[in-house]
Amino acid sequence: MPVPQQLEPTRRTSDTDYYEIVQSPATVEIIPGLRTPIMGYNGTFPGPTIVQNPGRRVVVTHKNALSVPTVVHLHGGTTPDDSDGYPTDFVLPAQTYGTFPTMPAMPAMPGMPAMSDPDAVVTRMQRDYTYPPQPRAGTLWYHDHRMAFTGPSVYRGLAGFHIAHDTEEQALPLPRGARDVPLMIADRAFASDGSFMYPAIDPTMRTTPGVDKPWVNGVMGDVILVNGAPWPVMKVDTARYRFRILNASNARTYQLALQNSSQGFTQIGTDHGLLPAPLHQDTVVIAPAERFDVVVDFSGHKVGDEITLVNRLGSDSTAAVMHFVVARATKDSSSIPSTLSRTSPITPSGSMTRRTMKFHRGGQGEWLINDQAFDPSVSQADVPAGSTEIWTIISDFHHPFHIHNATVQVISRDGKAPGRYDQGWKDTVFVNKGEKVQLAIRFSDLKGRFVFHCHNLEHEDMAMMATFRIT
Ligand SMILES: [Cu+2]
Repeated sequence: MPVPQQLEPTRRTSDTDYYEIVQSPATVEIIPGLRTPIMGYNGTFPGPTIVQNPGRRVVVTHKNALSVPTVVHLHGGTTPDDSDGYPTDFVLPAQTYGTFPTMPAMPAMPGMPAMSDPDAVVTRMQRDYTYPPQPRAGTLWYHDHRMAFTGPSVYRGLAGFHIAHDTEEQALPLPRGARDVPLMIADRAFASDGSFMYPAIDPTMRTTPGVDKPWVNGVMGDVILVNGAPWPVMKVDTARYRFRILNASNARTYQLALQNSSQGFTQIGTDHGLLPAPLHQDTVVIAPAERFDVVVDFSGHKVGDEITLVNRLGSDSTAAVMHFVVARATKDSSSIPSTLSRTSPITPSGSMTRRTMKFHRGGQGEWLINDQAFDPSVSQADVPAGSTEIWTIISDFHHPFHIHNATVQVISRDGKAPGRYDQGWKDTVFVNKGEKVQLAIRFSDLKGRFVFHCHNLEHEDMAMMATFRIT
């Protein structure tokens, strides 16, 4: 099983690490014997991993060597608005691009006319993205966020890990080094020539957004990739491993379980870092863009044992994810402390602003929030910097709700206590069909224009996104 390479800074100053990434076309071997054209950060899929150490600012210079505009979003990041990857803040390619002489025109789609965004900050060929020191350790990830074309851009490879550490986490005796492994799970479909089969209406990704009709609820593939490899095998020692599981799929939700293991998972963290205390999970249900930080203990196994990570929501080829083969007996000095992280649960109070956000289908097949298609000029919520609000998400379909530049605690589901996958600080919360999920959202103190949206990428591309402003 491949593990994405950690990117080395191009230079370091007293408080900042500088990185450079070229977004470029490449051809890689994913299915043995076949060649798959990708769009990759540094030509790889997943992209290289960026590690952000405590107190360090990170600046990533992204160069666009592709033939289409790109936008980079650090998912889960506390980020100033000019580096957050607002969906019209394009990095234009070198070549003249369609109808984008100076101002980006957003293409028309069902339920949404073509429009311009006069507030977009567009650059050509490159852009510096600045990430201040992150408030908590966490498994963040960076991915493309281009207006109306995020689905095909991520599908073709524009996604990578960004791991933030903090001193609280670093002091713990958790598995580390080669036993702290990020797992990016993503499903893909392949054509017989090895190319990705994304059912785009416009495969050039230049003019017409959207997917063929059978896929409007979300694009799913029949091959499960982990770190870019199909159903990989990982050799492990008889020891504890920390797996930072990211669901980078466009639309597929997984119920992960370990076959031939009586252990299950010890969940230690979620989107925004460690839980207050470890939590045993027999299975983990993970929606698109969510992260689960788990420890799996192989010490009870013998050399030669094989443990399969399965997907109980899958069938046939999507029922297996990857395999672990116990290859070496070893001693293990790691442990899982009973207290992991100090967090303060939010208690909703009468003084907190309350809002309701209804995620639903429109009459022309578009996806809407509170009856509105995405419009950069309309803010659906102006929130004071650093404030906490109570939002109720209502849904007509299953939608993973995601909000930028904020951290979220689940308060209730349908008036009942949060579910077993809702613990800790999150940025992506799965909302089931017909469900009413109440969230406490603590906004960053970095002011500006941001978005919240559905993280089913085909819904997001079809306008299920809204602007909010931190004021
Ligand atoms: Cu959705």
